[in-house]
Amino acid sequence: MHIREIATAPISGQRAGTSGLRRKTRAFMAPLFLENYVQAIVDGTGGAAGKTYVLGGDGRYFNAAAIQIILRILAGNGAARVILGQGGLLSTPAASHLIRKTGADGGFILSASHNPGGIEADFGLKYNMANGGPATEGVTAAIVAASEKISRIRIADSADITLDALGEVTLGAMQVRVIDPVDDYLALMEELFDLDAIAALIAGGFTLRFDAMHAITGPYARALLVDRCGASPESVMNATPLPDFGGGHPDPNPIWAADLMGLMMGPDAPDFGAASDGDGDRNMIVGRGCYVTPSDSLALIADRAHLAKAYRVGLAGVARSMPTSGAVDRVAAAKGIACHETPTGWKYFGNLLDAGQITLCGEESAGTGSDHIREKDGLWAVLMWLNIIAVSGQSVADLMAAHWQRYGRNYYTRHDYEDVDSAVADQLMADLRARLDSLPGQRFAGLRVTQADDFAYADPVDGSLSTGQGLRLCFADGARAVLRLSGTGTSGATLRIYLEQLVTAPGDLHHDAGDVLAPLAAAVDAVAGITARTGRSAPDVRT
Ligand code: VG1
Ligand code: CO
Repeated sequence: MHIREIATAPISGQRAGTSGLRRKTRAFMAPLFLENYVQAIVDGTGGAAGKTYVLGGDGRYFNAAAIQIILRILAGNGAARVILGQGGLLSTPAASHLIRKTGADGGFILSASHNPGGIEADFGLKYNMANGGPATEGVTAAIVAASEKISRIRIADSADITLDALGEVTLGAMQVRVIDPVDDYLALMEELFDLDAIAALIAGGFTLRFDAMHAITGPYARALLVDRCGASPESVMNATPLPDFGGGHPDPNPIWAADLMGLMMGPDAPDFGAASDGDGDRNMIVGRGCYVTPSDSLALIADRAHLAKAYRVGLAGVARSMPTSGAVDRVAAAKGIACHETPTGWKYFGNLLDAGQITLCGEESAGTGSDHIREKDGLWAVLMWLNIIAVSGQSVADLMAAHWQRYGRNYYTRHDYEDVDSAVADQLMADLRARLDSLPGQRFAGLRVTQADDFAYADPVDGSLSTGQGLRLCFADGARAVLRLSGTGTSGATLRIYLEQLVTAPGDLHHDAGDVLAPLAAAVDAVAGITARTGRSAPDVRT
């Protein structure tokens, strides 16, 4: 087979954000954009010769075509083997597991995760390392450097392969093994959880609804919840992956999973509701009339994980991203285990997991996971909750009430201002950053600042330092606000404001989070001038 060298030049904007490279789909489809980026990944990671890769995506528009291009470039660069999900599909957690299981050198996951899909929407590419986790800052920097001096692409002159047939094909000297995207993941879940106990719970009349949001988790949820655990077929809604996710926004939160939320808050609510995102790594958990914030979900799982088979021995430690609430910290303190606070993004958990320092970790953005893989895992969280419910015999609402009674409640919400003018957002952050030292002692809308800083993280395993990871404002009486700019958007800036208030008084555990956090939101507006600078009177999304 002939291998061609195409002359090329650097294309700007090939720096990955919080989780891979995300751009408008049309930008990804522009001549040589994807080709350049894939070649830069190969060049920035020491070449592809003789290596094995895992490849798959969430099925969004351009998925299949992108897979053919990536295969040709990997063949052109001498890769030995590619393990490809049938139909070009793999959830992010399934890809992470396959990399680890097969001992692959890395993996390419085609997804813009919770961002909408379609020719007018978003596309993305994440490169994961041999540990199954997202590329670290160091690896990302090497890829950026390669993209900035790229001069040629090596590509095999070959026809498209069939993505739908299981089995092996060759592309020149490269072997491509097309596998079922679900099987290995299913086997892993079987090892971690007592699926028979979940099946018995369902057989006993427990009802549930899982919203796959027309994204990648449909086939996984059907196999696990319906075929393995005996839930009724209607239990999995929007189960067929579609290239545009049915026109929806595959982000499992109360705003974008509004249909499921409506059902769960209504008179016909099943016992348990859940949803996942575009690439299957996020989760939303909701009981009958009871939405569980992701921060609370992490804390509850940390408290009760020993009820599930693989976690019976207890936890080595836990970690949460900095903007995630301190609810899990209180569980860790009670259990006498370490709790690490890392920057936003799963890549920062990798070293702690690899070193065996933590067993569980999570983020306020609906990401929860454990040392079973190196990505967050939506269906894992769903099964963990079902396993805890099956063993404890308690409902979601009862579990949360008991949790708050014991540990207190960290009321929590996130306000997102989307598509803000980038210059305005940058200036807002820069001005606040410049004033941080002067804030302690000052009052804003009645609340007194006790501490203010710009979060930096020194990785305890390899010592690497990450700075500028979000502005933290602590107020008297256990209130905290964090401001940071999103690293996953594709137009303008998204300003995220994370609000938290710890309450321990037993009579104050069941208020509305929005009401409890309103004074804090007002204080943040007074400190940072959000309304005045952005011209927005309210956030676009509250989670
Ligand atoms: C967001 C979340 C972050 C998450 C990231 C990737 O990043 O805040 O917690 O790790 O998305 O999730 P940002 O920079 O936009 O705040 V996924 O499921 O979109 O890969
Ligand atoms: Co995702």
